[in-house]
Amino acid sequence: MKRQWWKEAVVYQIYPRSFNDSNGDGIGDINGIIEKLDYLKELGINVIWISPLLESPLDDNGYDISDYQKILSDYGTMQDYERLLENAHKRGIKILMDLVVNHSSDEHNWFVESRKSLDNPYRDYYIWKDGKDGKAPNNWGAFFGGSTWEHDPQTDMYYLHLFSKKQPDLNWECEKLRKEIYDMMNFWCEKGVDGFRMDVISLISKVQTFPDGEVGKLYGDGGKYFVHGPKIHDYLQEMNREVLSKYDIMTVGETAGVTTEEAEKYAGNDQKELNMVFHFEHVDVGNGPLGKWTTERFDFVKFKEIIIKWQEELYNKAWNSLYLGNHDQPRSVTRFGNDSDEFREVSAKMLVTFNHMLQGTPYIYQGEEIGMTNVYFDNLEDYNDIESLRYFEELTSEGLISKEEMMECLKLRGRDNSRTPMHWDNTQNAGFSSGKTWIKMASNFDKINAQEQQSRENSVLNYYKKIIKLRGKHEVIYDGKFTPYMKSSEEIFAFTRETNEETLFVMCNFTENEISVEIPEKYLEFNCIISNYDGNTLANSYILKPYEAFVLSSKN
Ligand code: TEU
Ligand code: CA
Repeated sequence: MKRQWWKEAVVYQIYPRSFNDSNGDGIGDINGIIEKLDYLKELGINVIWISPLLESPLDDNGYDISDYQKILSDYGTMQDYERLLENAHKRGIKILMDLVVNHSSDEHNWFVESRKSLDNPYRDYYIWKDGKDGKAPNNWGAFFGGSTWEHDPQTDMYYLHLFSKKQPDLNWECEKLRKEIYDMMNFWCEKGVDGFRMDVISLISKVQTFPDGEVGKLYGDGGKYFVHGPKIHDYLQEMNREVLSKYDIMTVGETAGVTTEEAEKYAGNDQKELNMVFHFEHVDVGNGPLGKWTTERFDFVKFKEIIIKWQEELYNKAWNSLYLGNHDQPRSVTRFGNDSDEFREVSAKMLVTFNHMLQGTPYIYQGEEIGMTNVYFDNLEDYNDIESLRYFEELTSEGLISKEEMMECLKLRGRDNSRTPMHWDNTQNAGFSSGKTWIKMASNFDKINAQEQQSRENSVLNYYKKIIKLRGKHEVIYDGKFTPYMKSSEEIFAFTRETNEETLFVMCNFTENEISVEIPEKYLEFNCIISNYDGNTLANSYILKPYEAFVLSSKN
């Protein structure tokens, strides 16, 4: 397999609003990130992906950009950003920028112009359609509730927005628009960014006849007509020729709806498009008739099938990202582990052992490395996220779910669970800010914080440092062939990774029960390179402890 730095990297995702506030206005900022570079260096990561820092009215916390070449003043200035690049590079850390080009903000100058008249030079930058019998052009429902179409009185036409109405979709059919985007990307590459995480890049090409979708609960599902639309791969290959191929950068596509076959086109070994994909299948397990709005726990058996499928089907063909949480997902220890006092730490360690021993590039979401949990807000007023607020309103007013039940769904799946500020220490606002924070803090920072974990040897944080270091010592972690072990177990996720030089045997108990397992004789001679319990003596018939995880290696 061809060696590529981004295949060997460990990525840390920063949600800038909630990472570290340097000036006491209650909002995280670029200087705050610079202050924590040494913390990140010590953790051992070598790439940082930062969620959008650009000018934005913040309808969707920055995923609605109104100027692609200006830093939002909440976060600092272009000089601050340049200092961030310089300081990160000095420490051998690369910076990925979040590229949000399926849509812009409605406050972007392109849209302000576009909506003015039919013959405005920017008209074609967005997707405008006539209504049908005084109603929207088709029945598609938007990701944040409501229709995907908004009527604009100025020209009496509708514009498409797959997300909120303040996030109009850009029209990738328009060559001039594509050229503007490539110019903007080149601008950032010249400035020294080391790559892009591409927001919902799988949605940029739409079937131009805009047919109705199959009706679900309220709206039609247009997915068939805009997920991996007809020209998606033409556009990405063009982008690759015009920008990506000119620099030694890393690219990861957030490819909602991607299948393993489709992943090969996006991120295949031929490298005509992107380096790797982010798929959603494993984080969507357990979704119900109202999508993610359910109180069901995740279904381990399905989760396991999905992970195995991705490991097997991408092997030697395409490259994958490994993640269990991010700014759109609940906290991983709450969703896939166990966030009780008894099992929080041990299950967080099990999850990272599992995730980082798979093939792919692992992503750590801020706070995951100390085992931060869901925030469990009791009041709707504490929520800030547009998705949670819109769906609460829409689903409860349509009588699809009661308010009480919806509050429970938000506690488990709402995006704000992972957006509350990082816990640095146990002082005011967990050391995140000296001012009133933009969103309410989680209350458990006295017991879960980075400072306490730094000095405690068996903390989650120190375990993360250990597991990240293993990557440097065992090449098999990134190129070994994956084979499941105890494939039908409904409690254990075990597998081997193998090259000619080395074999790893990984075992993870996803439950709080003790479970007896058989460890094949040949692995008993291996070295235990990491484990979340001390002083284990492995044996042929072995009882795994709650959430136990270990990795055995054939190498000394
Ligand atoms: O998310 C894309 C996406 O598919 C989300 O709508 C996802 O389905 C949802 O968050 C799950 O609850 C990206 C960004 O990561 C997200 O923060 C943005 O809101 C969205 O695109 C629009 O830019
Ligand atoms: Ca600030």
